[in-house]
Amino acid sequence: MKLNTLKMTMALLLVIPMALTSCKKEEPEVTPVTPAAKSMTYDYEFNNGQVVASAAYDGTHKDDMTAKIKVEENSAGKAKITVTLNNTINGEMYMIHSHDAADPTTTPNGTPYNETPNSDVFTQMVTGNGASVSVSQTSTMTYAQITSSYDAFFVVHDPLQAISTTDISTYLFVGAFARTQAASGLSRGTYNYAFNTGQVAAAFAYSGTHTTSLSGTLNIQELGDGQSRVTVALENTINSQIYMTHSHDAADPATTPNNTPYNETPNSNICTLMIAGNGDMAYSSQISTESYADLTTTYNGFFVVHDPLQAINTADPTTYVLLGSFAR
Ligand SMILES: [Cu+2]
Repeated sequence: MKLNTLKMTMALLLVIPMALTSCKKEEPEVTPVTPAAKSMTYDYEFNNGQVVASAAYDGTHKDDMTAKIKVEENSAGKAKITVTLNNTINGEMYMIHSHDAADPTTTPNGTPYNETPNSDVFTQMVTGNGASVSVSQTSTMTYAQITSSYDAFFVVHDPLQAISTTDISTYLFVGAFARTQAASGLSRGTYNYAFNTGQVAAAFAYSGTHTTSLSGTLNIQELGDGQSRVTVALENTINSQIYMTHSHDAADPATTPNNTPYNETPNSNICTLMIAGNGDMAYSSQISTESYADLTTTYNGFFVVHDPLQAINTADPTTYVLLGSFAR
């Protein structure tokens, strides 16, 4: 009895590892034995002056882009870097660079970085597709170097203007390379405008031949220096027509030349844009010295898009294809 028990125990001890081995063998050979590769992602907001308050992006690119850097450790321990850009413009080529940090007293133009990007880390370009695009490079540095000791700026240059390596207001994105970005706390307001069917006043309803499918979106983006970026996007525009898009300050009709409840001269510090229709969504933007709080709470004006199909008439709101309170 005692001997049998011992034999059984020994048999079990032999069988258990065999069972484990055979069990392992039955598994499909897709699971690598190596430990999970290291990986980190870093999110970037559009350049609204978070890093250099005086150099928020000032150009014609739409400001609803976001970017992401993913750093992965490859089997050789090097950092594979993938940059993803969201809300790109179809057909435009985006230059994406790592610019090594440098002492501004030693650089030719006083920049706090080398103007020549570091091609050993990330110097790539990618063509936009109207949505999200990605591009990768395996750097010569290790994962640990890129994510902890490498000191550089992540820069995405604007494809819509000549490349400048000194003017940070031409950068769509700028931030510490492969580092978690501090929350900016910058505000953004979005206001939608349907076609003018008399929402402001029945007597102001549009009268003309423009298709009523036109609509607009006004975005107010707070910038790091206290100013604002004012962007207007129009949907269902007519190709090759120019849409005069204005903020008209509210006024007492008893005091205006043609008794309009607004100043007929638009407020050029807030919104005087000419948007070129393209048969689809068209947009433009400008920087206003007014603060986000002023524009979205205290400023009292009208958002007006004039009909491109008839002579502009600032006294006749029935020629306005879009009309509403500005940023409300
Ligand atoms: Cu106007």
